[in-house]
Amino acid sequence: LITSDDRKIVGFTGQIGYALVPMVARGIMLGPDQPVILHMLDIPPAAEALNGVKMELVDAAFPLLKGVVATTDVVEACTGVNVAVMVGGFPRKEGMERKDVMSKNVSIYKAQASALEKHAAPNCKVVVVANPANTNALILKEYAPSIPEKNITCLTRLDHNRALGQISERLKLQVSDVKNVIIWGNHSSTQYPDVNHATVKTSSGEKPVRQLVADDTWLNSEFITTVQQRGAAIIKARKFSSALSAASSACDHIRNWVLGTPEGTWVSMGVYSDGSYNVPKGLIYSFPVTCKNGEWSIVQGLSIDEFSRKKLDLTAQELSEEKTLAYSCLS
Ligand code: NAX
Repeated sequence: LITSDDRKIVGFTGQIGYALVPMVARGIMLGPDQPVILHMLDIPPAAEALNGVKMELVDAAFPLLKGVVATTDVVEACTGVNVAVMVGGFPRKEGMERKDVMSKNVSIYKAQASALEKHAAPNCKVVVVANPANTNALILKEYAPSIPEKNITCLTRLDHNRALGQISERLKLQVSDVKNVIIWGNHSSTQYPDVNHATVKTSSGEKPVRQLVADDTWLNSEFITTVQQRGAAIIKARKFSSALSAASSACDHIRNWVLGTPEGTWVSMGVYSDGSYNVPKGLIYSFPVTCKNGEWSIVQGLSIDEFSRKKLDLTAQELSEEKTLAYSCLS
């Protein structure tokens, strides 16, 4: 899939954008042999800061970086991009209702949808990071009907990586030895981090996480809430929301999508539901996926117990409500 052409990435500045651009320019997103051109978009009040980021990118002399476009013009930003990382959004401010935040953000994504549809490269891959990530991605899909629905996704890889991190901390093992956790549903506190199929590499082969942790009470309560609430815990500690882990996870999301997932390993991605696992169609919902030849597929046939079923349905219910709210904001 990777060609000798330079790949173009569109993103925004801001906390995550600032952490993301050096990772992309270092080859962490698309591999160490893939040259990139970065397109960075922000709003006019941020134009000077954006230019400062461009200056820093020049100063860092990244060998893979073949060009930087820093712009406040959405058409210029979207023109010819192969990968779009959508990190721009309107933050929740004091006194704002959930509906107000939703209204601001879905309007942004409606506008970005038409620019991407008209000007991005054919087969552009899109990952929406900005919140509400699943619903912003859904709006983008609805308002960019000519972009194949398989090309529009949202980021739940950070939640997936957080779940891997919690298991490795608990077992005092390398995080790279843990695999196949699943994040189901919304990138919100109703998401369901599921370890029922997760395994750990040990000296005597792969073992189920449930067997090694041997504490179902922890796995069914504290583990789940820790992953669900991790974003809030980071804000409390850092006074800012997650940025380096979000940027790194966005690189993981695109890298696996483009270059594939290792044999026997799946990852979590927010994708357009086809009704798998009885999740309603027409939602952008996080599923376990494998990727090959630049395409993701939902892992099929995993057993879902009663505890999990309730959690899958609860987060689907929240996404249906968000969808209704988003449409009411746009009408
Ligand atoms: P920042 O507020 O630091 O950056 C947002 C950037 O978007 C700013 O530079 C702002 O000027 C720009 N922007 C605002 N409106 C725009 C528009 N119409 N067009 C272009 N740019 C626009 O937020 P940051 O901490 O970087 O977070 C970005 C988004 O990611 C937020 O919505 C945040 O909630 C979301 N997150 C999503 C995560 C995920 O896993 N999916 C995790 C981290 C993060 O919370």
